[in-house]
Amino acid sequence: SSRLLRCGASTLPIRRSHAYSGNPTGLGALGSLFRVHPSVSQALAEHQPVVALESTIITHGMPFPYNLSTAMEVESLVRAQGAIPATVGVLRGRVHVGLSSEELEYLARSEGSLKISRRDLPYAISKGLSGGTTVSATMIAAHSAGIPVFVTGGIGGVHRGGEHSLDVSADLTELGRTPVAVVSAGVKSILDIGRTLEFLETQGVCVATYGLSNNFPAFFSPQSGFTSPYHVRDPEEAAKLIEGTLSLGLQSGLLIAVPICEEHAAVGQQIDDAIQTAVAEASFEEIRGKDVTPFILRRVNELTKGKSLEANVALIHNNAKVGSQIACELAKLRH
Ligand code: PSU
Ligand code: MN
Repeated sequence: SSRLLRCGASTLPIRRSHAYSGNPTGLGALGSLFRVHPSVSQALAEHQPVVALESTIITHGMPFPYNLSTAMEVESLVRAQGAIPATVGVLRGRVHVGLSSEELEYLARSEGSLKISRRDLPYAISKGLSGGTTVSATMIAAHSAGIPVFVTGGIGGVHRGGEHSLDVSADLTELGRTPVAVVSAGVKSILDIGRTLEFLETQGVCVATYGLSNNFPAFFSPQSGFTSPYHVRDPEEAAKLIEGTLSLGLQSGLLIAVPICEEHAAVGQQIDDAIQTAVAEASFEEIRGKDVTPFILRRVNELTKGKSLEANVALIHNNAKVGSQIACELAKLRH
């Protein structure tokens, strides 16, 4: 079946597999609020591989100018693998799927921009605001545009102490309700990794580690010590797993966890110490809600004097490469 998505003055037919019928995101009435970049709509119309990318990492995850250079590098790495990048962000109340370089730079430089998850989308749109989309909001946009593969650095999860605070990222419930495959380096150890995996199981999210290990990666470190339910050896196996989820019409997403390369695995103890300090500071300063993750990321970057940022950039590059290869294999399967 195909669905019509309004893009500026033109109305674009977006091909969807049967798994995309219906409107699980509930944003159908806001269809005209989506802006799909011509390079993305053309690639989708031609069944070329497309990779969605988030933008909270740009607005709240890294300091300027590293955020901008990383975002541009990631887009070119996606292109080098033969896929089309579609960075998602909200600009003046419109959800953009694919950004021009001017739009990317605008988001990277803007200081007061919003951090937009599913919860924040309606407000941002109704007020005509701009901001970076988190994993949850990016999944919504990717799914609405018909993009099944999305690459990021790390996803949100159950925060440490989440059994009391109930601070559980909306990324996890989104993975339970939106059929998009998220390629990430696992979950940062600023979070409670064990409870995050439990919550993903409850949400029905298929979690697979990329490569030969059955160990779920912990972002800066290739192994968290927690067992990953499954592993996929290569892009083709990953693509088959994604296609299976979409063909079954499950409406839930997948998490493909790509371990950081050993050579870039950040000096473990130093990062761990920084995380302990940052988590304690967040609690002492009574940082709450959506501010917690950006606060901790910024403090860990500061405390490690940029070492964590360096590792962060390296693993995002790797994720972009692997995720694009998966998107290419998925496009082949669908031909
Ligand atoms: N984890 C990171 N870097 C990030 C984020 C998480 O290592 O930039 C961002 C992502 O956009 C993710 C969001 O979707 O933070 C989760 O925020 P919260 O914990 O408030 O749900
Ligand atoms: Mn939270």
